[in-house]
Amino acid sequence: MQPAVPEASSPEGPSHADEAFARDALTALRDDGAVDPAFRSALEDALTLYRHMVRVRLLSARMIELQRAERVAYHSACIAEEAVVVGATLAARSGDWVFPGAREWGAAIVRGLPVAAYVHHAFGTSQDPAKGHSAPDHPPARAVNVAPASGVVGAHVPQAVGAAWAAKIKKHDVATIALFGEGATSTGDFHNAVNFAGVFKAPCVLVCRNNGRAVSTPTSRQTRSESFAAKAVAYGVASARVDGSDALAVLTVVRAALARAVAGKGPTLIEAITTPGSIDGGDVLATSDRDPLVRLRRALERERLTPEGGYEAIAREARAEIDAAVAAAEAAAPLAPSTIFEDVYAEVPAHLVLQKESSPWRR
Ligand SMILES: Cc1ncc(C[n+]2csc(CCOP(=O)(O)OP(=O)(O)O)c2C)c(N)n1
Ligand SMILES: [Mg+2]
Repeated sequence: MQPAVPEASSPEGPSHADEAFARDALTALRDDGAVDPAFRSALEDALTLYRHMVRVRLLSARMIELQRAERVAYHSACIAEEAVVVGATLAARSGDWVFPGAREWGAAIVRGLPVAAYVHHAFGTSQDPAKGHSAPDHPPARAVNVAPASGVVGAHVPQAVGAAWAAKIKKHDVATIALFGEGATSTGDFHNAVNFAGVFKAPCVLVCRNNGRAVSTPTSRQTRSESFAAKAVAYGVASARVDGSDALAVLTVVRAALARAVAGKGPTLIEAITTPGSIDGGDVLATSDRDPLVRLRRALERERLTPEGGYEAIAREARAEIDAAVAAAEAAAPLAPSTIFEDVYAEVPAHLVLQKESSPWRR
């Protein structure tokens, strides 16, 4: 038996700067697939989590291949980091907003952006919902309350806090979730955001996915803090650390933090610790023994929560959805260059009208 969730690391607290932040990461899934009693309520969502994680895994794996084949220009792989993206996103209520960073593009898919729309966007086809206005792999998904994934590290954290604060001022029952890598904590934007969130008790949850590196910069060169969660303390913001390869733990902790935020108790900074994986060699759905899909499936099997049609059906359906989306994007016409002039100005300035009318934009 693991000990019950310790008070200081409970998502209910700490709520004051002088309380200790969580030092140990909260974990629901044990190595043998047993689920910690404090997290059993998340089992209700375990199959949904698994399904979304498989879709995001297989989509990312396909995008890596397409990028290597130079069919798409860019992809931020999130292999073995899906539990954070999917777990945190599923914690949001339908009216809440999610603000992802580049590697958290899967948030839009989880909230309902069709895979086909995402793939058209990645290819930059005539059916790209962004009409080429955002870099590939930074899909817009306004219809499902997801902001375009931010390519500028940290820039979306103050946006998430601002949106939450605005909702509070307007008395709208809306909370926000920001998803970002630990590299974002080295930006001024992050500190401005956490400070404002604390001062104005903005109803938001800030999820820092700590995968140990920001491109080539290891965490040891990023901070001397004991943890990334510790950064909340100076701002009077609650914090928690969670095992980011454990979808049940992520969902539970983000959900509890969101409930706290919605109840007017203020924001929470959550550090979710992950280990990125690779699709090269072996089973794409089981990149290691600690793979978040492997760990969740172990629990599902132990609890006899068998999906309809079996686990293979989940992967088969996701592959079919991705295959169809890629085939459609490969066959679609490219985006007309003239769309670059659309959706930017209410009235297109004269010099751009001139440019638009001159070759090669007249398509
Ligand atoms: C403001 C800004 N600075 C630098 C970059 C270049 N850049 C792209 S990804 C990245 C590292 C991000 O690391 P982290 O936030 O830990 O996310 P991870 O890639 O590990 O998921 C950097 C520095 C950027 N996109 N934006
Ligand atoms: Mg990182």
